[in-house]
Amino acid sequence: MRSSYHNERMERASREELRDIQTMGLRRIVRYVYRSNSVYRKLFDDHGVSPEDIRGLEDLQRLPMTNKELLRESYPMGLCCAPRESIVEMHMSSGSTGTPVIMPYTEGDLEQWAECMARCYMMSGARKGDAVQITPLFGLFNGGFGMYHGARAAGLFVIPTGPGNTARQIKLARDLGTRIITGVVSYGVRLIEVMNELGVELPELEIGIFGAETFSDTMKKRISAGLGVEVFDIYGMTETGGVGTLGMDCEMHDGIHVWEDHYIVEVVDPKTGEPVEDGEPGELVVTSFTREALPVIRFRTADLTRVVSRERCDCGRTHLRIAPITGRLDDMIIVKGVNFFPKQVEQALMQIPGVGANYQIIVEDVDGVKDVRINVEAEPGVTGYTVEKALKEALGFSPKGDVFPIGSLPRTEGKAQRVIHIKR
Ligand code: DLL
Repeated sequence: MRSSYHNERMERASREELRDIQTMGLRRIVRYVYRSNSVYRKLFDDHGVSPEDIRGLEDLQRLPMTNKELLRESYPMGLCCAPRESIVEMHMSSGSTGTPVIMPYTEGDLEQWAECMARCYMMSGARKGDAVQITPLFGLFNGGFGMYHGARAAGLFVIPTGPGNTARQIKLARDLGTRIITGVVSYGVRLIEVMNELGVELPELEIGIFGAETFSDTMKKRISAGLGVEVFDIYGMTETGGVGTLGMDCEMHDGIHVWEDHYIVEVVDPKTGEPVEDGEPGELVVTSFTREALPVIRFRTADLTRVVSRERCDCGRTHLRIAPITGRLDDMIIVKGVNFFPKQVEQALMQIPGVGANYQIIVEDVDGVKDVRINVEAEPGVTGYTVEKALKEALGFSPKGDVFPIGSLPRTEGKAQRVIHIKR
């Protein structure tokens, strides 16, 4: 699909220019957070580093790392660096445990978000005036609003459905000629299900922008075939300012372009925090240097990825590419001495003919001994044995596989809960 640019000059800036922008941005942001927020100031002081020590990117590693814990402890607005009167919006991630994280936005932050997200739309092949159906939730979750702000900046025709009422959603897409659909991955699956039940197709739909959840290649293929779209993998998180802020894959589908004129990313060894070589897997660490209300400094995302390339991409963009997210560090499952991520289970399941796209990974902990069961929906004829065999090949051990009729596992409107921990 032919894509275009939202900000061609910046998206194709030379590596030298990006480096200069990052250098200036880093120097500025460390001074700014130190001056305007006491939590940041204490963090720097305790770490024995002052903003004046940071002269260039080579000094990045002298800065302390931050994490979700720090953001949680600072609930609700303890890390906010901008005056209260300048805050115009907020979003929040609840996560699975405890206190949520609040991300406040200034007017400037909304523009920054819209810019990043608009680049993603244009990169996917959007054209001005295209109808875009935004199915993530509009609310505290950043998905709906972020895709909205970006679509406005890209000059698209917004159909702000949010999730749910899927039959009406499909009717609207037919009646209004929706060309771009956006959503969390599991909602893409839900749309396909209901389209099949209704026996309808959406011939004008061409682009599917999905993310927010584990997204295996086999799931991408299924969504692409089921909706008849080119699928794009969009990335972002509450802490960096929401969906699209960290980028998306382009038409080459060879990694996610991270918007480096706004973010500095490092990939580090999760155990030591030391940077790993390009190509090596590790935890993504992000510094957001253009945000005003709550810029993050060396934020440990807990997301695992690797640098794919820093070379100019065949699409023309120069911004570095990272691999699709393997999983979150806290999602890694260790059973019987074998480590694996939900994505590996998904990848294996989706290869089995007749297996549906809904599954659950049940991790049972009986007196400290863990065992795993996989619940999966499938057409009649697929047996637990088939599932167990496929998982054995993929994971090196064989969790028990339970097969359910299509449509019988629970559905959610937001992110699907794929992993369920049970303690006995
Ligand atoms: O999920 C932002 C988003 C909304 C992205 C809609 C894409 C589409 P949070 O709720 O803060 O924000 O969750 C962020 O979700 O750290 C990853 O672990 C995961 N995640 C986000 N995008 C992807 C993706 C939104 N493309 C957390 N692939 C992140 C895999 C993803 N995981």
